[in-house]
Amino acid sequence: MRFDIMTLFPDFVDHVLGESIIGRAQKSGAITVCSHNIRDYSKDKHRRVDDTPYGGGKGMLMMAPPIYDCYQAILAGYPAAEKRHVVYMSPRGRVLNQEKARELAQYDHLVILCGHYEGVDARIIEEIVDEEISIGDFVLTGGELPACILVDAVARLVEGVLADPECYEKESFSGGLLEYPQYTRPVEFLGKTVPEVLLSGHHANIDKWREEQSLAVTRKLRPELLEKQQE
Ligand code: 4GX
Repeated sequence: MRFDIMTLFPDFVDHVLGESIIGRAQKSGAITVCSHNIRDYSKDKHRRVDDTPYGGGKGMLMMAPPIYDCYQAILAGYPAAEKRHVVYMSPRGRVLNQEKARELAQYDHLVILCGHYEGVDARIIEEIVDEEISIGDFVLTGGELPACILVDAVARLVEGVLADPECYEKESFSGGLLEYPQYTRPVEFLGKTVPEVLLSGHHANIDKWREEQSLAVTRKLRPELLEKQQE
């Protein structure tokens, strides 16, 4: 799967996605992540990419032409038949969840636009964006962190990215419940010992205990997830 990220801060994105599991997945070729500096497509001699909004108002907007030219450069060389989706990271969008991540993982090619300032010229959204996605109901200074979060959530669902594909099935949200508590060595820590059942080697009992714990943890921390499950 391929990810192209249009941004004013390509080094930031490359750095975040160059580490750990996503970095390794790029090296192994399971995914390709390419960031593009929108400023490289400015026709202005000062390389400007923003301007004041028509009609007045606070702040600056990202201009449409450099973003459009950046997008066209990304598309050059890709077949029109490819399963492609263009996302704008924005607090106006639907909030990202595991179901949306699974849906996006079905595309061959995700193109992600990161906005800054007060956002982008509305015509660029009309012209190239398929979907606006938010990572939560709060406002950040730019779309780069949201884009990295989206790539991380989607990429880990792509075949060959996680060492053990069973990992993503059993984790929180995949079954609509939170994960049960887990323990590793030492068996005693600050006077607290690992629950007896986990040391028993009795797998049926362990599975039963974990199911009960998942339910109890979800009821305590995120009761709204249980209501959602019943819908
Ligand atoms: N989930 N930001 C976008 C620019 C902007 C401002 C106003 C549209 C309207 C965000 C989020 C987020 C900061 C990215 C503002 N775009 N992105 N940027 N929450 O806060 O995705």
